[in-house]
Amino acid sequence: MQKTLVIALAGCPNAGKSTLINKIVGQKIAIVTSKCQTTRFNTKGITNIDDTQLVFIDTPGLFKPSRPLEKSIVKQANLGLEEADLICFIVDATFAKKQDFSSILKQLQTLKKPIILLLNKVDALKIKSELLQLSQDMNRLYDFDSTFMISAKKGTGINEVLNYIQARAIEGPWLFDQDIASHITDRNLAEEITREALYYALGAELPYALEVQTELWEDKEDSSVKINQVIHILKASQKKIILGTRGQKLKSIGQRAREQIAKILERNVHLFLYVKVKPDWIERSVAGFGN
Ligand SMILES: Nc1nc2c(ncn2[C@@H]2O[C@H](COP(=O)(O)OP(=O)(O)OP(=O)(O)O)[C@@H](O)[C@H]2O)c(=O)[nH]1
Ligand SMILES: [Mg+2]
Repeated sequence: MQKTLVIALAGCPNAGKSTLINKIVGQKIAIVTSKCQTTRFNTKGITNIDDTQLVFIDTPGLFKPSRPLEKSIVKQANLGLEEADLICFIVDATFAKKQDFSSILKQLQTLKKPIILLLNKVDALKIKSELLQLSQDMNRLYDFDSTFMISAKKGTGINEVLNYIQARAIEGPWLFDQDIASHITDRNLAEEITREALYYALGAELPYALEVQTELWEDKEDSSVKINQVIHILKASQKKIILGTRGQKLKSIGQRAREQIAKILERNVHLFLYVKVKPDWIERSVAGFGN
């Protein structure tokens, strides 16, 4: 008898949601950076255990949005939460003392769905006794159905979470074919990998808003693929930051992205990156995020 459950991974930006979904699925389907607001749209990751299919949704971090791009990011997260049967609220245990979760938890409460707490990054926590205190404090703030201590990066504690979730799966047909790990398309994933490479290369210089779009995807007879991607930026002044001296920065971004895309697609990749100024890309894109 088939069973399924849809689980949203929710939490503040940078809590480790994307790291966790990659670990659960066993492959990279979502990009990870040390910066907040990395994830912009919901990505589903599927794992099958015995007769049970668990569909995880990696959602963008929850925060109080002000700018248009931020608003669309949080809207995406809320769509993921609505779709879910169960919510995993993920907290960066190394940073939690400095955070105020009350308004987010109040909002989650209105969904009337079971919520479990995952205290993440326990590998990086220097004083382990703080974990117990944090667990108590968080459970005083909200009556979580259960609490787990995990390291999404190292993989510790994840089996216990999966066992808990599996036991709550509901009878019903699987939503995805057995061999599907994610609904993200190769194009979208390739765009995301380039965005990740930009984050890494640009650090603090990263423009607030940029997007990567595929302009050409050409499957070659020798099984390689030619990909042209355009990086949209808002202002002409941002162009030289991305290009770097004599274009060296963009070259290294392209190199990193190409290697990663080739690894994921398991085929040779010819990647060409172009930078274009498109002052209205946010207005044009936000409506289509995640589609
Ligand atoms: N030490 C440690 N670092 C972690 C762990 N999980 C995630 N990180 C790091 O935390 C940072 C943020 O991770 P992400 O997975 O991108 O976080 P996110 O919640 O998806 O962030 P947004 O998409 O911005 O909402 C990255 O630098 C990760 O390497 C963990 O278990 N231990
Ligand atoms: Mg993320």
